[in-house]
Amino acid sequence: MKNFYILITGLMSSGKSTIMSEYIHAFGTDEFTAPPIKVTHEGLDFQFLDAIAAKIDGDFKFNYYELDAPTVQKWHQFIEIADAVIIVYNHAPHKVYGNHENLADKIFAHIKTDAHLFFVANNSSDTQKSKDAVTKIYRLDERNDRKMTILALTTGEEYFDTQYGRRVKLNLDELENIFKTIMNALSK
Ligand SMILES: Nc1nc2c(ncn2[C@@H]2O[C@H](COP(=O)(O)OP(=O)(O)OP(=O)(O)O)[C@@H](O)[C@H]2O)c(=O)[nH]1
Ligand SMILES: [Mg+2]
Repeated sequence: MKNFYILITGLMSSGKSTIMSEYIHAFGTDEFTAPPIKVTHEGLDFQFLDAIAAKIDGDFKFNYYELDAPTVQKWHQFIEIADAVIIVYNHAPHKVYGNHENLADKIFAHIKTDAHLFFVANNSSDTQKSKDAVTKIYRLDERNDRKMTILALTTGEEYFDTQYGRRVKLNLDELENIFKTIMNALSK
């Protein structure tokens, strides 16, 4: 089985964990295979991965691992190993933590030349508007030498589930389409 490693990152509170947990909740997960890298901090092994998921499709396994912007900016091994990087952008954040420029500079400096880059404009009420915002904020017109795809995800409604706690009701067709687009691009 061929393993693909897919980094999902973005500024803090952009919605990475929400996307991952709603995807797992709706579509399940296979057993995750960790990327073959060793990361240590002051001599200690670190468990960085915020959320993980995997999907087997035929002879391929797609391993997703979530890391926030400060972590990938420091431990760029996680960018270097990735066959694809997903950057989640929150179109209507309550508060912005961190800096898109700094994150973009690190990602573009360390991503493999043939890795595919996906942007997910989360929390979006107008798909075209938020895709345009991603293009502008991440200066994609100047970086068009890469394989890039911009996707959008409509704002979900927050609710409380007695079994699972706080959840966000995302549009499952859009969510499925995002992951299918990524897996199709990689397995081509
Ligand atoms: N209402 C609503 N809330 C959302 C949506 N997406 C994310 N949120 C909320 O935004 C907050 C941050 O979302 P997370 O998924 O934890 O963000 P994250 O990118 O994983 O953040 P860190 O792990 O801290 O970097 C949570 O309170 C989510 O419930 C959405 O589409 N609709
Ligand atoms: Mg998270």
